Amino acid sequence: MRKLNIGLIGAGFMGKAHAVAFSNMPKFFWPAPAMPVFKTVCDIEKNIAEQAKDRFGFQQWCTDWKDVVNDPEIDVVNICTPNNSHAEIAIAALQAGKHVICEKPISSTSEDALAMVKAEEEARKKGLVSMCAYQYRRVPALELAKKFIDEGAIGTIMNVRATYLQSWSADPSSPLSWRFQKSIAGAGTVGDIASHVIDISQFLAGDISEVVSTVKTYVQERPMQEGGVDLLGTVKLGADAKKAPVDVDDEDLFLVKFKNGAVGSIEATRNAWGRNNFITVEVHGSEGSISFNYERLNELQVCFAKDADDRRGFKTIYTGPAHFHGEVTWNIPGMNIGYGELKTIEAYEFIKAIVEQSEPSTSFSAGYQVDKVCAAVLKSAQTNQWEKVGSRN
Ligand code: SOE
Repeated sequence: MRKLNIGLIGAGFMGKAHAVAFSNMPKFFWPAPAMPVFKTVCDIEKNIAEQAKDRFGFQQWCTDWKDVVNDPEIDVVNICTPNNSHAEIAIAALQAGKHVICEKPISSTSEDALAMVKAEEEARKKGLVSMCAYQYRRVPALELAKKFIDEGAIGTIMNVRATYLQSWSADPSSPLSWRFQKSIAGAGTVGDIASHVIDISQFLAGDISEVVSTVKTYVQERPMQEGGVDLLGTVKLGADAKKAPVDVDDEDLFLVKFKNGAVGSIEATRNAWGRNNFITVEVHGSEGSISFNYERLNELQVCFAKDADDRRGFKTIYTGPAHFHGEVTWNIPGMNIGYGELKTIEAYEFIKAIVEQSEPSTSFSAGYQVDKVCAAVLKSAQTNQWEKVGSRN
């Protein structure tokens, strides 16, 4: 079986998610398209890199990402670092002949995102694969939703309503990690989480062409975090901690128009007490509706207009072996998959694309399309009017 040497850059929360996913991939998908070999783990914090080597089972560790990218033995570079480093690492890795998987959002600036797309186009000519890690569209229930839509089962799409609501930054004493700094993150909630539901909405209903938005920053300053990984609100800093301004959005609401004529609304916040990873998508079509809630990610609700008046309503389909990759996860609907299996499906799709020489659905180019919607959302919040989203090419 072919082997692919992996270099993981960034060993915090997302590094852990990718390490678990790549290690579990062959355990679910067997025979695996190729075997990942855990070659090098890199983190700028020495103790994190050193621990990650043993914890995740890598052969070696380092603190400089260039050591990963320039290592001739590495086949795949896996980028789990803050957003402002994505472009530099990804472009260098592609130019060094590596396949690249990069966490979302694609980058902290649209200029960098475009440079990544250009590097992707060049690299593709050499048989290299690059992918943006938008995993939620790969939830089997959402793949089923897409199947219903593509088959015409709910008719012409009229409306898509999506939310991504979290609470981890609602407490003003949650530290000012990199996610609240424009120079590192590029944007706040819009790039961090609205981007996921923009990706899902475009996956289901096609490209978004125009947006009008309102964007707020409710918590204007936070206590400063000194280094370390982003603990996503699980640590609070005392009142005596030095504070610094938040210069990104923490709540976004926007209306969208799709190229195909459908309309919709998207809401995202990280300050909604009681909402933790609340991703919802509802699609209304001329012949029916679909409804999904990530808190019940193994279920899809569907309602068909053609059903008799006295029995029309949402029915629940439990995803399992009959659905997207269900044959390799667990045997009975209701046994359920979670975040870990989702990242494992993503790892599989990436490795399969390398072996089959195909383009992953969430290529850098698809990630750039999401970035263009985010950019239009932020622009509209300034201009107070509808803003067009740049086209795909
Ligand atoms: C924080 O909001 C975060 O970790 C995001 O960065 C991820 O993309 C999301 O899946 C979970 O929440």
